[in-house]
Amino acid sequence: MCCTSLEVFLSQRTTLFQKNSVLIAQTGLSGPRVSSSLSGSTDYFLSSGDKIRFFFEKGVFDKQGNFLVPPEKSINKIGHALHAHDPIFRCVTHSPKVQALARSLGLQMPVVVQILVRHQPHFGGEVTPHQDASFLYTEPLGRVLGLWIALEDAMLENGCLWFIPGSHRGGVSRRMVRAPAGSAPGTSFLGSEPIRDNSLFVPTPVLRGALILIHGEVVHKSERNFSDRSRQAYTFHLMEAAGTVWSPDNWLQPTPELPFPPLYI
Ligand SMILES: O=C(O)CCC(=O)C(=O)O
Repeated sequence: MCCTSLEVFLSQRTTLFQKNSVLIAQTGLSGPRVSSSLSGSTDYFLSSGDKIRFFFEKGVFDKQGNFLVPPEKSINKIGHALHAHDPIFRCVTHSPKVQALARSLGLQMPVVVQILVRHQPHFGGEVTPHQDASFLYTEPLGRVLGLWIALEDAMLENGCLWFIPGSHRGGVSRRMVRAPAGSAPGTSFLGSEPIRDNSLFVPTPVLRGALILIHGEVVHKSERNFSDRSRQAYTFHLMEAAGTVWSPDNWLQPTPELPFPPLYI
């Protein structure tokens, strides 16, 4: 499913990635349509690590829980264990080309920590500036890598990604930590996301099928989709497990039933 220009990408990867913390290649993937299900609370989110759950845009339900928009346009994201329960996502994630990419980057024991389908329908909400390592924290840092695949063209008008080049070098400004079981709210932040000048962000429009490789600490965001075109993306995160401690405070935890699967299988 991944097209040949990924090889070109592989041959250029290391220097470029170290310089910019973001890389783009073509994969040839394009989008499955999504359908809807239930939504909910912090607990719904916190217990989603080993399930496929649906998270909705704000304002898509009336007070009785009926859809105010067509259900397929109501989704914000689907996660977080599509690799465990959906053969197509498992197959693409563990594909030889993804494995080759990870090997070429020198990853020895990469494991898949989460998979998401991100959906920005025409009224889709923004994803505010963040670093993935705030949510997927490791010691040492620098062990988490995001692979973001555009299932549809992602342009300025429909919510492409924006990055602050070089921002992966400044550490992590905040961490989301899980609260002790039973306490509310279920998560809190240590530290805070600084206000950043908008002019620092560089837009990264890409065509359907592009792969963007995202350093775990690079600051990125996507803006609200004001167009009439949706913007679906398939994204997953790898962690280099060799010599890495996955924070026990992270919201997402491997379980005996669903440990983080090795990429190289
Ligand atoms: O797809 C988006 O709009 C945001 C993606 C993102 O921030 C991420 O995958 O970390």
